[in-house]
Amino acid sequence: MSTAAPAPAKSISKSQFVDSTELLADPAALQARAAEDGYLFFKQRLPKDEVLAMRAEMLAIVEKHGWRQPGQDALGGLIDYDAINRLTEEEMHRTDVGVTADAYHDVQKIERFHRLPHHPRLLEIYRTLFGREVLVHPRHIARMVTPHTCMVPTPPHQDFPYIQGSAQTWTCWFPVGDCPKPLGGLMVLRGSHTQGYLPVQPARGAGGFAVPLCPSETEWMEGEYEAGDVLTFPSHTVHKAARCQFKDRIRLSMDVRYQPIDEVVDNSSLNPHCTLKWDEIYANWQSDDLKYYWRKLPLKLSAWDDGYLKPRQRIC
Ligand SMILES: O=C(O)CCC(=O)C(=O)O
Ligand SMILES: [Fe+2]
Repeated sequence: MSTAAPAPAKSISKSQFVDSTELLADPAALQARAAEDGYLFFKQRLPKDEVLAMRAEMLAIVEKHGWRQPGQDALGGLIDYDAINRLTEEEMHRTDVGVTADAYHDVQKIERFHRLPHHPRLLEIYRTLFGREVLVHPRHIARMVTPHTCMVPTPPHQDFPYIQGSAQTWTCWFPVGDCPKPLGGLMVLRGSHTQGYLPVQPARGAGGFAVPLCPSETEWMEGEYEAGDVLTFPSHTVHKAARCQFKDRIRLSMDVRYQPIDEVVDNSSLNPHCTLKWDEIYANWQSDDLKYYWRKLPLKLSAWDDGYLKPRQRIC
């Protein structure tokens, strides 16, 4: 007599990211894994010291604004809960990144913040993946997830409606410092990119919209990130942030976008992710080589479509 147990009901499963570093030597295999999983993870892709130098600069800004606990070294991410919570929700919501507009502008002015995304170790990923020259979008985002009571984890979403242009635009997300799971790192829904654009509904958290999930969509991938690790995925992959479980720590990360240079790009991807102008961002830079670099490139612009962020029902 068969003793086979009935199939268990599908439950949320969380698996560890698979490290794709060795596939960088085999473009076809890398492309096949990207097509299958809808994400790639690379352990220790960026030099740790460069990521930590970025962290020190971001934390110095947090300290300047009075939200950092005293008595830590330059890399300590302990936050003064009461100080950050003296900010109003309105002050916080102007940026959507976890700090006020003033502090975010300070971060956007950091030269290293705009140089790190051009690191040869990152460009190698996208040259291998695309088999073509790469456009680095100049619009980089810093996430400074503080324990302000208005902060909620980034809900499940695709980046495409926010970035548009080519669906072959890839997001590169990396923590600026170690990011163990309880600190609230980014997670991806494996294989979700194959569905193309998915409808959205208004939601709390970065972006303001979420993809409603279907009951079968349970295969979340996650990682115990260390400084230097990198996650990347195309703009139809559904992803979300895990909840930060600490009331006294900041989660620092960057998100950056790459695409084949001969694909279309929306003009918004060529503007800063804040109200500053490029000239204001560049004011104190030491080098000129990365100023307006995209203006020398033969880019093809696409038209923005508001329809992608119009709330619609999702049929599962
Ligand atoms: O860091 C986060 O919470 C959100 C990041 C994200 O959605 C992205 O990098 O596209
Ligand atoms: Fe995103």
